[in-house]
Amino acid sequence: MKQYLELCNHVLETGTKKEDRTGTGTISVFGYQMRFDLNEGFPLMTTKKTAFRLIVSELLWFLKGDTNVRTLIQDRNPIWDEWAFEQWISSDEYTGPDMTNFGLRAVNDAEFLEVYRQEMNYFKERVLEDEQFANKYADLGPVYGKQWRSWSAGEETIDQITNLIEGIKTNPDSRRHIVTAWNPAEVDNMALPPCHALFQFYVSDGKLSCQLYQRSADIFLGVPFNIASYALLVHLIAHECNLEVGEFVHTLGDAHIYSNHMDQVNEQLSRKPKSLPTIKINLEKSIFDMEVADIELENYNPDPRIKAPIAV
Ligand code: THF
Repeated sequence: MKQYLELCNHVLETGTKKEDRTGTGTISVFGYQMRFDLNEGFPLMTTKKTAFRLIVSELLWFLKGDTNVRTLIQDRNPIWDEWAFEQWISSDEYTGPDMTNFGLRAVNDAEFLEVYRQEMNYFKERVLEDEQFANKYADLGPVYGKQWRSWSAGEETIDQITNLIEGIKTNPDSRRHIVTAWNPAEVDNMALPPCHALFQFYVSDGKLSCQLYQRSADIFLGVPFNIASYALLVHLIAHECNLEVGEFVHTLGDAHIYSNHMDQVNEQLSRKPKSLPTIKINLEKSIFDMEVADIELENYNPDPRIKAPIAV
């Protein structure tokens, strides 16, 4: 996608060096916006193969209100493993080899990488086998799923997604179609405060659009997932509300390229975008009952995958 490659160029050309929480180092800009017309095709990266199945599985996990990584592990989706593992290794119950700073060390130390992989495998096996263990260590706290479907309000909870759909159906012109995952009362209890913090829907000409405010954007690994995830959300909500799809507008706060993703970004910039795939959704089901197999990707012919380490 042209928009994404322009973002990469913009950050490489105008970004400044900035240290970060993970100790990896980044180059970063503050404030950037991309627009994707969803009628031009589904915005999944064509300049590197991107695992659509993982994006679907994560979005359905959010929509079901789930916050436990066990469900993702059962789905063979590894993208939240590190954050659950972090909770386990920093607990008093963990007595294995020292895993402090495992994200950075796994990149720089081949011997450590082996030990880490083994500990991670033990952890995932135990999460699958032992439900109590999973509830204690694989639950990320009140992250996206909790805030979207059951935001705490005293004795009550607020289901923002159900309210969103109801609002779009009954009052499409409203300027209040908002969902926020950023809950100041609960951010400190989350394994990771939400990166995609707040979004707004908008209806005009029978078309549904969405704008996301993302406070922190990992351009090489995260952003391709985030774009496709929200594009899919627009398709799902449009289906639920009998509307056509419009645009996805992606607004970024701290937009950064990690210092150990530079070669990968340059490799991707040397490639030419191809025509976009399309998606097919099982229209029989409500979005709350959908499973990964209900959402199919068609005509996706990307360039090969480009591997990169994730900053934890
Ligand atoms: N932390 C960081 N540093 N970056 C992020 O993008 C990010 N997220 C979520 C939470 N914390 C984050 C997790 N999302 C991959 C992609 C998205 C993730 C986490 C990991 C990833 O590693 N993708 C690889 C491999 C996928 C595969 O196994 O096939 C890829 O090549 O795309 C942003 O919300």
